[in-house]
Amino acid sequence: MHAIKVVALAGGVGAARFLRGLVGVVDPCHVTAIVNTGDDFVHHGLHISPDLDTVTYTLAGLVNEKNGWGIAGDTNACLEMLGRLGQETWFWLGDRDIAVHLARTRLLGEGLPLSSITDRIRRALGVRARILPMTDAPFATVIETPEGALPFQDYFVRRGCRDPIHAIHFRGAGVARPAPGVLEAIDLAEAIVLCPSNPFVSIAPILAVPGIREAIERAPAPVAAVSPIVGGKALKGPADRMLRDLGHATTAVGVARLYEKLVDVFVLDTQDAALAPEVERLGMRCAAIDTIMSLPQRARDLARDVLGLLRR
Ligand code: FO1
Repeated sequence: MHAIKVVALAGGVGAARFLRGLVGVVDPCHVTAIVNTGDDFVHHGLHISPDLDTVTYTLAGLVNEKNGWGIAGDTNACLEMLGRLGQETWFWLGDRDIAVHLARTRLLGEGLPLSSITDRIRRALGVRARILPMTDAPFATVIETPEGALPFQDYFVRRGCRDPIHAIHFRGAGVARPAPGVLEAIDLAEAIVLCPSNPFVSIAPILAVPGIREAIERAPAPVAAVSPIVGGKALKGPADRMLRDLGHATTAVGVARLYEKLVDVFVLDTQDAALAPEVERLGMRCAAIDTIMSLPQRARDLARDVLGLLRR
Protein backbone atom coordinates (compact mmCIF):
# COMPACT_ATOMS: atom_id res chain seq x y z
CA MET A 1 0.00 0.00 0.00
CA HIS A 2 1.28 3.46 -0.93
CA ALA A 3 0.94 5.96 1.95
CA ILE A 4 0.38 8.90 -0.36
CA LYS A 5 -2.46 11.41 -0.69
CA VAL A 6 -3.96 11.13 -4.16
CA VAL A 7 -6.49 13.38 -5.88
CA ALA A 8 -8.13 12.00 -9.02
CA LEU A 9 -10.22 13.98 -11.51
CA ALA A 10 -12.94 11.59 -12.60
CA GLY A 11 -15.71 11.15 -15.14
CA GLY A 12 -17.76 7.96 -15.40
CA VAL A 13 -16.92 4.34 -16.18
CA GLY A 14 -13.17 4.54 -17.07
CA ALA A 15 -12.47 6.72 -14.06
CA ALA A 16 -14.46 4.48 -11.73
CA ARG A 17 -12.47 1.43 -12.83
CA PHE A 18 -9.19 3.31 -12.36
CA LEU A 19 -10.30 4.47 -8.91
CA ARG A 20 -11.17 0.90 -7.95
CA GLY A 21 -7.59 -0.01 -8.87
CA LEU A 22 -6.26 2.99 -6.98
CA VAL A 23 -7.96 2.07 -3.70
CA GLY A 24 -6.36 -1.36 -4.05
CA VAL A 25 -2.87 0.15 -3.89
CA VAL A 26 -3.40 3.31 -1.77
CA ASP A 27 -5.19 3.55 1.58
CA PRO A 28 -8.70 4.58 0.44
CA CYS A 29 -8.81 7.21 3.21
CA HIS A 30 -6.04 9.02 1.30
CA VAL A 31 -7.93 9.05 -2.01
CA THR A 32 -10.16 11.95 -3.06
CA ALA A 33 -12.11 11.72 -6.31
CA ILE A 34 -13.25 15.04 -7.76
CA VAL A 35 -16.11 14.05 -10.02
CA ASN A 36 -17.75 15.67 -13.06
CA THR A 37 -21.31 16.87 -12.54
CA GLY A 38 -21.78 18.35 -16.03
CA ASP A 39 -23.82 15.22 -16.95
CA ASP A 40 -26.27 15.76 -14.08
CA PHE A 41 -29.86 16.36 -15.05
CA VAL A 42 -33.38 16.31 -13.73
CA HIS A 43 -35.47 13.46 -15.17
CA HIS A 44 -38.93 12.42 -13.93
CA GLY A 45 -38.41 15.10 -11.29
CA LEU A 46 -35.32 13.33 -9.92
CA HIS A 47 -31.83 14.82 -9.67
CA ILE A 48 -29.57 12.27 -11.37
CA SER A 49 -25.77 12.48 -11.01
CA PRO A 50 -24.54 9.67 -13.29
CA ASP A 51 -20.80 10.10 -12.77
CA LEU A 52 -21.04 10.48 -8.99
CA ASP A 53 -23.17 7.34 -8.88
CA THR A 54 -20.92 5.37 -11.23
CA VAL A 55 -17.90 6.14 -9.05
CA THR A 56 -19.82 5.42 -5.83
CA TYR A 57 -21.36 2.14 -7.01
CA THR A 58 -18.05 0.92 -8.43
CA LEU A 59 -16.14 1.64 -5.21
CA ALA A 60 -18.99 0.12 -3.18
CA GLY A 61 -18.77 -3.12 -5.22
CA LEU A 62 -22.35 -2.62 -6.42
CA VAL A 63 -21.89 -1.62 -10.03
CA ASN A 64 -23.34 -3.45 -13.00
CA GLU A 65 -20.06 -4.65 -14.52
CA LYS A 66 -21.47 -5.17 -18.00
CA ASN A 67 -22.62 -1.56 -18.43
CA GLY A 68 -20.12 0.02 -16.05
CA TRP A 69 -22.99 2.12 -14.59
CA GLY A 70 -26.13 1.30 -12.60
CA ILE A 71 -26.47 -1.36 -9.93
CA ALA A 72 -25.80 -5.06 -10.55
CA GLY A 73 -28.98 -7.12 -10.62
CA ASP A 74 -31.22 -4.06 -10.44
CA THR A 75 -34.82 -4.49 -11.57
CA ASN A 76 -36.83 -2.08 -13.70
CA ALA A 77 -40.38 -2.32 -12.37
CA CYS A 78 -40.60 1.45 -11.91
CA LEU A 79 -39.39 2.20 -15.44
CA GLU A 80 -41.80 -0.36 -16.89
CA MET A 81 -44.70 1.27 -15.09
CA LEU A 82 -43.55 4.73 -16.23
CA GLY A 83 -43.68 3.38 -19.79
CA ARG A 84 -47.25 2.14 -19.29
CA LEU A 85 -48.12 5.64 -18.11
CA GLY A 86 -46.76 7.07 -21.35
CA GLN A 87 -43.68 8.59 -19.71
CA GLU A 88 -40.19 8.70 -21.23
CA THR A 89 -38.11 5.54 -20.80
CA TRP A 90 -35.05 6.30 -22.95
CA PHE A 91 -32.87 6.74 -19.85
CA TRP A 92 -32.69 3.36 -18.12
CA LEU A 93 -33.33 3.68 -14.40
CA GLY A 94 -33.15 0.67 -12.12
CA ASP A 95 -35.37 0.46 -9.05
CA ARG A 96 -32.50 0.54 -6.52
CA ASP A 97 -30.78 3.31 -8.48
CA ILE A 98 -34.03 5.31 -8.29
CA ALA A 99 -33.88 5.04 -4.50
CA VAL A 100 -30.57 6.93 -4.61
CA HIS A 101 -32.05 9.61 -6.88
CA LEU A 102 -35.10 9.92 -4.60
CA ALA A 103 -32.90 10.39 -1.54
CA ARG A 104 -30.63 12.88 -3.33
CA THR A 105 -33.57 14.88 -4.70
CA ARG A 106 -35.29 15.01 -1.33
CA LEU A 107 -32.14 16.13 0.50
CA LEU A 108 -31.41 18.78 -2.15
CA GLY A 109 -34.99 19.99 -1.62
CA GLU A 110 -34.26 20.29 2.10
CA GLY A 111 -31.36 22.58 1.24
CA LEU A 112 -28.40 20.22 1.67
CA PRO A 113 -25.57 20.79 -0.82
CA LEU A 114 -24.77 18.03 -3.32
CA SER A 115 -21.34 17.52 -1.68
CA SER A 116 -22.89 16.65 1.73
CA ILE A 117 -25.45 14.37 0.10
CA THR A 118 -22.75 12.60 -1.94
CA ASP A 119 -20.77 12.08 1.24
CA ARG A 120 -23.79 10.61 3.03
CA ILE A 121 -24.51 8.25 0.15
CA ARG A 122 -20.93 6.98 -0.16
CA ARG A 123 -20.66 6.42 3.61
CA ALA A 124 -24.01 4.62 3.69
CA LEU A 125 -22.76 2.34 0.91
CA GLY A 126 -19.45 1.65 2.70
CA VAL A 127 -17.11 3.61 0.42
CA ARG A 128 -14.00 4.78 2.27
CA ALA A 129 -12.51 7.02 -0.42
CA ARG A 130 -13.75 10.60 -0.44
CA ILE A 131 -16.03 11.44 -3.36
CA LEU A 132 -16.54 15.15 -4.08
CA PRO A 133 -18.68 16.67 -6.78
CA MET A 134 -16.61 19.29 -8.63
CA THR A 135 -19.16 21.92 -7.59
CA ASP A 136 -22.38 22.24 -5.61
CA ALA A 137 -23.66 24.80 -8.13
CA PRO A 138 -25.89 24.08 -11.13
CA PHE A 139 -23.60 23.18 -14.05
CA ALA A 140 -24.57 21.60 -17.37
CA THR A 141 -22.61 20.33 -20.34
CA VAL A 142 -24.34 21.33 -23.56
CA ILE A 143 -23.45 19.83 -26.95
CA GLU A 144 -23.84 22.05 -30.04
CA THR A 145 -24.92 19.93 -33.01
CA PRO A 146 -26.56 20.55 -36.40
CA GLU A 147 -29.85 19.73 -34.57
CA GLY A 148 -29.20 22.59 -32.16
CA ALA A 149 -27.90 22.68 -28.59
CA LEU A 150 -28.52 19.35 -26.86
CA PRO A 151 -28.40 18.78 -23.09
CA PHE A 152 -25.69 16.18 -22.45
CA GLN A 153 -27.89 13.14 -21.76
CA ASP A 154 -30.04 13.95 -24.82
CA TYR A 155 -26.91 13.84 -26.95
CA PHE A 156 -25.39 10.86 -25.15
CA VAL A 157 -28.23 8.47 -24.35
CA ARG A 158 -31.43 9.64 -26.08
CA ARG A 159 -29.72 10.23 -29.44
CA GLY A 160 -26.92 7.66 -28.91
CA CYS A 161 -24.01 10.09 -29.61
CA ARG A 162 -24.98 10.10 -33.30
CA ASP A 163 -24.85 13.87 -33.91
CA PRO A 164 -21.74 15.56 -35.23
CA ILE A 165 -20.41 18.10 -32.72
CA HIS A 166 -19.76 21.75 -33.50
CA ALA A 167 -18.85 22.85 -29.97
CA ILE A 168 -19.27 22.04 -26.28
CA HIS A 169 -20.40 24.58 -23.70
CA PHE A 170 -20.56 24.48 -19.93
CA ARG A 171 -23.63 26.30 -18.66
CA GLY A 172 -23.04 27.69 -15.19
CA ALA A 173 -19.24 27.51 -15.40
CA GLY A 174 -18.85 31.27 -14.99
CA VAL A 175 -20.42 31.41 -11.55
CA ALA A 176 -19.73 27.91 -10.19
CA ARG A 177 -17.42 27.53 -7.22
CA PRO A 178 -15.46 24.39 -6.36
CA ALA A 179 -17.34 22.23 -3.84
CA PRO A 180 -16.08 22.42 -0.23
CA GLY A 181 -12.90 20.39 0.13
CA VAL A 182 -11.94 20.41 -3.56
CA LEU A 183 -9.25 23.11 -3.47
CA GLU A 184 -7.92 21.92 -0.10
CA ALA A 185 -7.58 18.35 -1.42
CA ILE A 186 -5.65 19.59 -4.46
CA ASP A 187 -3.36 21.77 -2.29
CA LEU A 188 -2.60 18.87 0.06
CA ALA A 189 -2.28 16.17 -2.63
CA GLU A 190 0.99 14.35 -3.14
CA ALA A 191 -0.10 13.02 -6.52
CA ILE A 192 -2.82 14.21 -8.91
CA VAL A 193 -4.25 11.96 -11.62
CA LEU A 194 -6.50 12.84 -14.55
CA CYS A 195 -8.32 9.52 -14.94
CA PRO A 196 -8.80 7.83 -18.35
CA SER A 197 -11.99 9.81 -18.94
CA ASN A 198 -13.32 11.78 -21.89
CA PRO A 199 -11.19 14.97 -22.00
CA PHE A 200 -14.04 17.11 -23.40
CA VAL A 201 -17.08 16.12 -21.34
CA SER A 202 -15.55 14.58 -18.19
CA ILE A 203 -12.24 16.30 -17.41
CA ALA A 204 -12.82 19.69 -19.15
CA PRO A 205 -15.97 20.48 -17.11
CA ILE A 206 -14.03 19.90 -13.87
CA LEU A 207 -11.22 22.17 -15.08
CA ALA A 208 -13.82 24.76 -16.15
CA VAL A 209 -14.99 25.33 -12.56
CA PRO A 210 -13.18 28.59 -11.72
CA GLY A 211 -10.26 27.88 -9.40
CA ILE A 212 -9.77 24.16 -10.03
CA ARG A 213 -7.39 24.37 -12.99
CA GLU A 214 -5.44 27.15 -11.25
CA ALA A 215 -5.19 25.05 -8.05
CA ILE A 216 -3.76 22.12 -10.02
CA GLU A 217 -1.29 24.39 -11.82
CA ARG A 218 0.07 25.76 -8.55
CA ALA A 219 -0.15 22.51 -6.56
CA PRO A 220 3.18 21.09 -5.48
CA ALA A 221 2.05 17.56 -6.42
CA PRO A 222 3.07 16.09 -9.76
CA VAL A 223 0.20 15.51 -12.22
CA ALA A 224 -0.36 12.45 -14.42
CA ALA A 225 -3.00 11.84 -17.08
CA VAL A 226 -4.02 8.47 -18.50
CA SER A 227 -5.16 8.44 -22.12
CA PRO A 228 -8.73 7.23 -22.75
CA ILE A 229 -7.78 6.77 -26.43
CA VAL A 230 -6.07 3.51 -27.36
CA GLY A 231 -5.09 2.71 -30.94
CA GLY A 232 -7.06 5.75 -32.16
CA LYS A 233 -10.30 4.59 -30.53
CA ALA A 234 -12.07 5.53 -27.29
CA LEU A 235 -12.24 2.58 -24.89
CA LYS A 236 -15.84 3.61 -24.19
CA GLY A 237 -18.02 6.48 -25.37
CA PRO A 238 -17.58 9.16 -28.03
CA ALA A 239 -14.16 10.69 -27.14
CA ASP A 240 -12.65 9.63 -30.50
CA ARG A 241 -15.51 11.21 -32.48
CA MET A 242 -15.31 14.34 -30.36
CA LEU A 243 -11.58 14.66 -31.07
CA ARG A 244 -12.27 14.32 -34.81
CA ASP A 245 -15.27 16.66 -34.92
CA LEU A 246 -13.49 19.34 -32.91
CA GLY A 247 -10.42 19.24 -35.16
CA HIS A 248 -7.93 17.32 -33.01
CA ALA A 249 -5.83 14.26 -33.84
CA THR A 250 -7.79 11.10 -33.04
CA THR A 251 -4.90 9.63 -31.07
CA ALA A 252 -3.42 9.72 -27.59
CA VAL A 253 -1.33 12.70 -28.84
CA GLY A 254 -4.58 14.60 -29.50
CA VAL A 255 -5.49 14.06 -25.84
CA ALA A 256 -1.99 14.94 -24.58
CA ARG A 257 -2.18 18.29 -26.44
CA LEU A 258 -5.36 19.14 -24.50
CA TYR A 259 -3.41 18.62 -21.27
CA GLU A 260 -0.34 20.63 -22.27
CA LYS A 261 1.07 22.79 -19.44
CA LEU A 262 -1.07 20.94 -16.88
CA VAL A 263 0.39 17.45 -16.85
CA ASP A 264 3.88 16.23 -15.95
CA VAL A 265 3.47 12.60 -16.98
CA PHE A 266 1.23 11.33 -19.78
CA VAL A 267 0.42 7.63 -19.79
CA LEU A 268 -0.61 6.02 -23.04
CA ASP A 269 -1.23 2.39 -23.86
CA THR A 270 1.57 0.05 -24.95
CA GLN A 271 -0.21 -0.19 -28.34
CA ASP A 272 0.58 3.52 -28.80
CA ALA A 273 4.19 3.37 -27.54
CA ALA A 274 5.44 4.76 -30.89
CA LEU A 275 3.62 8.05 -30.11
CA ALA A 276 5.66 8.67 -26.94
CA PRO A 277 8.34 10.89 -28.56
CA GLU A 278 5.62 13.12 -30.04
CA VAL A 279 4.01 13.48 -26.59
CA GLU A 280 7.39 14.25 -25.00
CA ARG A 281 7.90 17.06 -27.49
CA LEU A 282 4.88 18.73 -25.81
CA GLY A 283 6.99 19.07 -22.68
CA MET A 284 5.72 16.15 -20.59
CA ARG A 285 7.20 12.78 -19.73
CA CYS A 286 5.45 9.93 -21.46
CA ALA A 287 5.17 6.29 -20.45
CA ALA A 288 3.59 3.38 -22.31
CA ILE A 289 1.73 0.97 -20.02
CA ASP A 290 -1.06 -1.56 -20.51
CA THR A 291 -4.01 0.75 -19.73
CA ILE A 292 -6.87 -1.60 -20.59
CA MET A 293 -8.53 -2.43 -17.28
CA SER A 294 -10.13 -5.68 -18.38
CA LEU A 295 -9.80 -7.13 -14.88
CA PRO A 296 -9.62 -5.44 -11.44
CA GLN A 297 -6.01 -6.68 -11.09
CA ARG A 298 -5.08 -4.78 -14.28
CA ALA A 299 -6.60 -1.60 -12.80
CA ARG A 300 -4.52 -2.08 -9.64
CA ASP A 301 -1.35 -2.60 -11.73
CA LEU A 302 -2.13 0.52 -13.77
CA ALA A 303 -2.75 2.63 -10.64
CA ARG A 304 0.45 1.34 -9.02
CA ASP A 305 2.48 2.07 -12.18
CA VAL A 306 1.03 5.59 -12.53
CA LEU A 307 1.90 6.40 -8.91
CA GLY A 308 5.36 4.89 -9.43
CA LEU A 309 5.91 7.23 -12.39
CA LEU A 310 4.84 10.24 -10.32
CA ARG A 311 7.21 9.35 -7.50
CA ARG A 312 10.20 9.16 -9.81
N1 FO1 B 1 -26.02 5.26 -20.23
C1 FO1 B 1 -26.64 4.81 -21.34
O1 FO1 B 1 -26.00 4.68 -22.38
N2 FO1 B 1 -28.00 4.53 -21.33
C2 FO1 B 1 -28.75 4.67 -20.21
O2 FO1 B 1 -29.96 4.43 -20.24
C3 FO1 B 1 -28.10 5.11 -19.00
C4 FO1 B 1 -28.76 5.23 -17.81
C5 FO1 B 1 -28.04 5.57 -16.65
C6 FO1 B 1 -28.69 5.62 -15.41
C7 FO1 B 1 -27.98 5.97 -14.27
C8 FO1 B 1 -26.63 6.26 -14.36
O3 FO1 B 1 -25.94 6.58 -13.24
C9 FO1 B 1 -25.96 6.22 -15.57
C10 FO1 B 1 -26.67 5.88 -16.73
N3 FO1 B 1 -26.03 5.82 -17.96
C11 FO1 B 1 -26.70 5.40 -19.08
C12 FO1 B 1 -24.64 6.23 -18.09
C13 FO1 B 1 -24.47 7.74 -18.23
O4 FO1 B 1 -25.37 8.34 -19.10
C14 FO1 B 1 -23.09 8.05 -18.77
O5 FO1 B 1 -22.18 7.05 -18.47
C15 FO1 B 1 -22.48 9.27 -18.20
O6 FO1 B 1 -23.32 10.35 -18.09
C16 FO1 B 1 -21.21 9.65 -18.99
O7 FO1 B 1 -20.16 9.51 -18.13
